[in-house]
Amino acid sequence: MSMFCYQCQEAAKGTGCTLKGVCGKTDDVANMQDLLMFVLKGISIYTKAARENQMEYDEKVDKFIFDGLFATITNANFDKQVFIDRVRDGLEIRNNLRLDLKNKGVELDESKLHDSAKWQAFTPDEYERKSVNIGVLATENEDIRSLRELITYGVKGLAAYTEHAYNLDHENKDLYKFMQDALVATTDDSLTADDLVALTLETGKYGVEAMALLDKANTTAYGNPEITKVNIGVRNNPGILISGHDLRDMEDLLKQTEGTGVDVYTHSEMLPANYYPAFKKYDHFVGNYGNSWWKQKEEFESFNGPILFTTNCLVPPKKDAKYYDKVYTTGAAGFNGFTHIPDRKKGGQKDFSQIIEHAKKCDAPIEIEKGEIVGGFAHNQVMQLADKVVDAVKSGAIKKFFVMAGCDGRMKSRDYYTEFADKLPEDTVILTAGCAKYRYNKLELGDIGGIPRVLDAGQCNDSYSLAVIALKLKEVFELNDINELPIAYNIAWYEQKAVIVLLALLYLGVKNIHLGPTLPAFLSPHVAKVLVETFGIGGVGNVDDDIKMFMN
Ligand code: FSO
Ligand code: SF4
Repeated sequence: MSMFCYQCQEAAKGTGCTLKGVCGKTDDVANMQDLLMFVLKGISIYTKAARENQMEYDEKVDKFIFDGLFATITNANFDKQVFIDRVRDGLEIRNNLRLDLKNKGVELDESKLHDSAKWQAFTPDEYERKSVNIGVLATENEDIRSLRELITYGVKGLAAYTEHAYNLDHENKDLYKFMQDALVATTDDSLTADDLVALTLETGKYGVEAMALLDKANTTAYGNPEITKVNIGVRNNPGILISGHDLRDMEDLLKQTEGTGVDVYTHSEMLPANYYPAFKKYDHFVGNYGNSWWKQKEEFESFNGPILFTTNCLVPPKKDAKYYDKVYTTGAAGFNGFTHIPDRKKGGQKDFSQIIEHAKKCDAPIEIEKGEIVGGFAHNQVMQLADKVVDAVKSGAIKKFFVMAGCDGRMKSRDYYTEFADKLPEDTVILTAGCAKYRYNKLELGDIGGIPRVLDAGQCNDSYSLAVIALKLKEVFELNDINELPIAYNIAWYEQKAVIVLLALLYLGVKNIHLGPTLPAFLSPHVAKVLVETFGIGGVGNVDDDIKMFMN
């Protein structure tokens, strides 16, 4: 075993990647990511102490922590040097905080300090030696490890959403405090399994707050998503394909490409950018090209133009991939061999001139599909249709809603979701968000009295919209419990943002969520039992039996 990672749904053999990640992460990168997590915990021990002593510290420290967490999410960043640099910078930040505290008379008891608050090293070789001993398996008790990791992955998801909101000048300092306190809690051997279960739920509470903050950030800046027909064909101009979740990057790119003769297309999780009024006004914003993240190897080839990754999910390309020199990363995303576009200065824009010049030299995309798909059913838009929806439920035209939000992935077993959507009775409506939608958003599922049978709210973070819609329906139907609504939850997960979405739903009191295509490898049998008994969490089986079970 040269690494250990089990943070995503594609963990090898359903237990964990031990030699190389199924995602393509090499063991040295995996270990360096573990070391960065360790260093972030060390920093958090001091920020927590600073807060407890009413001491201020540089706000850049908060950003360093959430940005570092985000970079360790599945498929976000494969560049080892990025992690080495962050470990080095992190140690410096931690040591400075420690010195500041000391200068102000606050000295923490060395004998009680976690290793992450004390460990010192100066060279990448020393980092490498340490990195193999401080990972997930350093926690011996299987249940404590499981809960620590469940919280950690939730916090990583939180960090991602927090960063997108931050990029749009929306902050909630309670989120920073929570993320850091939670990281510290994962180093605290005095916490029992019960304490950690409570912290898991609290993580969900902050998940709701982070998604609400991001929703506010996105809608304040770009308006409320509205029903939109998105073109999936192509035009004859060269284009740039933008992927990931960061809408601020989308804005900068659209502004800078205007009038250049270069078109812009979205890929995978950037599709919902098409639903925002502020983006729809650009004539050179053509539509969406291709499908979800794991199809990128083929779709990037045929796109012909350069590709911009604003976040995960990045798949390492083959060395001889035609698009190898056409991929650009920015923000938390990174890959050794791709060009990284640096962050914007406060109040400014990112400089996308290099990718735009690159695009001008490329051929127009090859058409792989034609037609349109419909989306834009975030909470504001659905509320405008509320009367229609409520009438359809009351008249029995809609029997049940199925929340099928979450992620897509490359495993064959995900065909389940296409078949499930296809076989659902015609008096049901799918509520979706995240890249999971690509498993069924191009099926002809029709509509119910003008309400499409697949309502796409947006990105995975827009699962918040689905929760808002459910809470609103609960109010309209005057129910006491969200679980009395005719809504079933059959959610697909892949990475850690889906973990925070799940924890957020649990915090909101949603019960009987089914999670697939497999349950997380990081749930120990005991922890899984607690989730089943307390929240009715279940897995998925075969489509016909599952539909029968859900409909009853
Ligand atoms: Fe998908 Fe990837 Fe949005 Fe994730 S593109 S899998 S949950 O990053 O964040 O839904
Ligand atoms: Fe394996 Fe997933 Fe970890 Fe990648 S992120 S190493 S696929 S468990």
